[in-house]
Amino acid sequence: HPTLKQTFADRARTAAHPLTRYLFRLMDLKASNLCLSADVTTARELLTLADKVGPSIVVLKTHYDLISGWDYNPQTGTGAKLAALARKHGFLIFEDRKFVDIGKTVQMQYTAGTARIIEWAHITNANIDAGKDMVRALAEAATKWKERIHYEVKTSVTVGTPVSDRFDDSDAQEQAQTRQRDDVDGRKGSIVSITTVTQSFEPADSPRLTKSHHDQGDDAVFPGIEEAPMDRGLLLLAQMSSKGCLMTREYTQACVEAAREHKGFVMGYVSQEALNSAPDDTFIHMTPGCKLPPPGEEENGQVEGDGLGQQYNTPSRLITICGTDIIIVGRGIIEAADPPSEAERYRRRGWKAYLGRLA
Ligand code: 5IU
Repeated sequence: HPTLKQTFADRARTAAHPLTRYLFRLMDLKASNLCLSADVTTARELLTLADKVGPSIVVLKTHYDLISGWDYNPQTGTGAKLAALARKHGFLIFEDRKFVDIGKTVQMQYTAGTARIIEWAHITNANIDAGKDMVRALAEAATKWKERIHYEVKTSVTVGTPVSDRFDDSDAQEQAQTRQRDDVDGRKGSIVSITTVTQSFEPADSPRLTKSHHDQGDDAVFPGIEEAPMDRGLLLLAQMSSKGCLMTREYTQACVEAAREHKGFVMGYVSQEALNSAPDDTFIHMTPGCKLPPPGEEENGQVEGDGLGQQYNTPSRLITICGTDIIIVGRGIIEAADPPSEAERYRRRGWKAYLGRLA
């Protein structure tokens, strides 16, 4: 398929979903196709890890429900803090929530409850066993959210709110300025100021930015690219890495069909191989079950599993042979003696495999 031989910079121009285009640009800019699966057990560890590994990654994957001490405050809590780190280092947040239920229920799980995932996670994912209408339900929720954010009041209460205080659409700005409304929490106010986000992305061949921004404040913004668009994206759980996985070919094919029906919301797949097959498929593939052999040992495609069903492939096998785009790595990095330098090792290997695929 054409996307296998296309550069990420090219795909940043052609992908159907705005957030996918943005992600490909981040990948090109940071020379990274690495997602960290931040499966640590406390909010403090999560934030420290995200800050330290942020420069090497383009996506941070979370499971908010295995984190103790998750602070649910929408303005100052863990989600808002992650969003600030995402802006500072230039990565997207992917809550690996694996929604599976009837449409109405997943809408509520996505937008409401304590976690309010939609507020802080750019990306989430769904298993479509329950039928593909739930994809439409999630897409509707995301559209509504985006409309609300466009008109949301900017008052002192909202300082620090993830993404919602930024407007990038001049029509919406005008409407917002002439409009006063209650937001979903019943907060009242009027627009007091609007930050215009300027386009400052450099062409594909700009040198990789290696400068780290640890010394800057919490409201620092990753240079070289504007902030993420206010879109939300979904990945369909098309294939899993675990042994004995029951997802059939038919199920995977149903994911491909559902993705094509919702191009404006579905960014791509969590899968074990490339699934783009129609000429105009522009989806991205993210792949867990990835590990490198210890430094010094030769890489031969697979690494021993974890004894609990997880199976591991190496970055070069997943990217060069299976044709996926982003490697998702958890324990390979987290359990290393020095996670930031191990993340760099994975970033280099993942990038090399991508360059190898193009060659
Ligand atoms: N994860 C998988 N396999 C899958 C899917 C998700 O491992 O098919 I979908 C998640 C589980 C864990 C992370 O959060 O990805 C992998 O972590 P390790 O790299 O530590 O195995």
